[in-house]
Amino acid sequence: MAHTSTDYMDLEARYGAHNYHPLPVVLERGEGVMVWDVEGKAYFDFLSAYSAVNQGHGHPRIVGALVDQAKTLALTSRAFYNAQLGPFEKAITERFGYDKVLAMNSGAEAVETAIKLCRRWAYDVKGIPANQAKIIVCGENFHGRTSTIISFSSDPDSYAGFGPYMPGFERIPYNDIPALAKALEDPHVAGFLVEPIQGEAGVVVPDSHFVSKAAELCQAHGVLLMADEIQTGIGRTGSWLATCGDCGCQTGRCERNPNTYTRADILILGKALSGGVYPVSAVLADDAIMLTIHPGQHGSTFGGNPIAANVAQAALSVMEDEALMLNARARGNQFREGLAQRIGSLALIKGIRGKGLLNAVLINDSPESSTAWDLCLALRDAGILAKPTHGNIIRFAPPLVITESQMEEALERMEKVFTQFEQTL
Ligand code: IF1
Repeated sequence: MAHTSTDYMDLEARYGAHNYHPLPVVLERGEGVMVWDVEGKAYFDFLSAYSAVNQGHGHPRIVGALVDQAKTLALTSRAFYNAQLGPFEKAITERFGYDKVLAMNSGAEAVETAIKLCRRWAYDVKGIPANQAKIIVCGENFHGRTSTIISFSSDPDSYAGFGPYMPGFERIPYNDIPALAKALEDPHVAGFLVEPIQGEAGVVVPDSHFVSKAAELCQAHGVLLMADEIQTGIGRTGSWLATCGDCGCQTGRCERNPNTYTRADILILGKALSGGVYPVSAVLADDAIMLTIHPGQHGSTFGGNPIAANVAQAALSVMEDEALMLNARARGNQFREGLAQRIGSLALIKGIRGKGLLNAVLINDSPESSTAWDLCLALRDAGILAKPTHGNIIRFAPPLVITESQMEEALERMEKVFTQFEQTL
């Protein structure tokens, strides 16, 4: 008996934890920018699994790397060497310009790894007294859901009811250089963990010099800049990394334009590092930091496994060969300019913001209202999948393979939905 969408939603309600409130649509198949539900209805995917599917659903080279390696050797653990990890480590460290990489699986694991690296460096290199290392973070941050990471969250949905909390973190307002400068006066500060653009907070783009000024301050105080590019990295904002700034690169090869690139001491990647087919994350740093962790002091069963290594190499090559960050730049401009022309004057719209293909529309209603949710239901019915973040902000982040005509079609549908929605108010 064919199952309907309702059947699948009922199964999840009955047998699954209720730790999410998904938009009511049941997806079964994906290809490129498109996904299909169990009734065969097609949608433009404007979430890309929170920027994990930058290269598009079912990319043949990435899926091929997954299947081929799975058939050959899936997992050895790090108790032994394997033939895929070394080549991956060479490829990714050369691509991003670091001495070494530590491969993990989820983004949160990579953030946890960066925190542990920063603390070890603080004690073994900077000489901060044992257990006194402090890490500066920003208000409205999102870095994952582990007990340590939520300890420094400012979002009650992330931290409430999960105490006691990990000490050693201080929060300052995002995009606030004077606040950072003041926090860095504390000699026990070891690191500054920051998203170059805050995703979950609602695609908050800081002043253009925020990250570079933060890097200068960190450098001056002997503090490690840790860039969480799990969501903003791998082409999403129109360059290889958000910390590339407006690099103006004209090829898929990462040029690290010295006039615009801010080099983090610890670079944290995830999500689209695998094109969304497999959990792969990575922490990159130079030897002075990376070699403070010695054999047996950190690890993970699946971290750096042959499939992850093979898939990540393919995912990075696809980004370069198809120059997807350049398309993200062009389509992102098309999105923001096109949407502003079409709906910017509606009373419903408070703002449109973002960089590359990481964008958001601010809805002119309270975060407690259901307006953004209701709009996402109407967008779903029009064949566009997006989801609100923080109540009244809708994030729009399609795969970076979206074409100009697909974007035009999507914009036309959005215009109809927002215009008709306003007429019903
Ligand atoms: C959920 C948010 C996005 C991230 C950044 C680390 C992680 C994430 C900048 C952790 C993960 C995901 C997690 C997912 C929804 C999604 C999300 F809404 F939660 F905040 F994208 F904005 N750093 N973000 O964005 O990576 O452990 O998940 O692999 O938890 O609901 P992860």
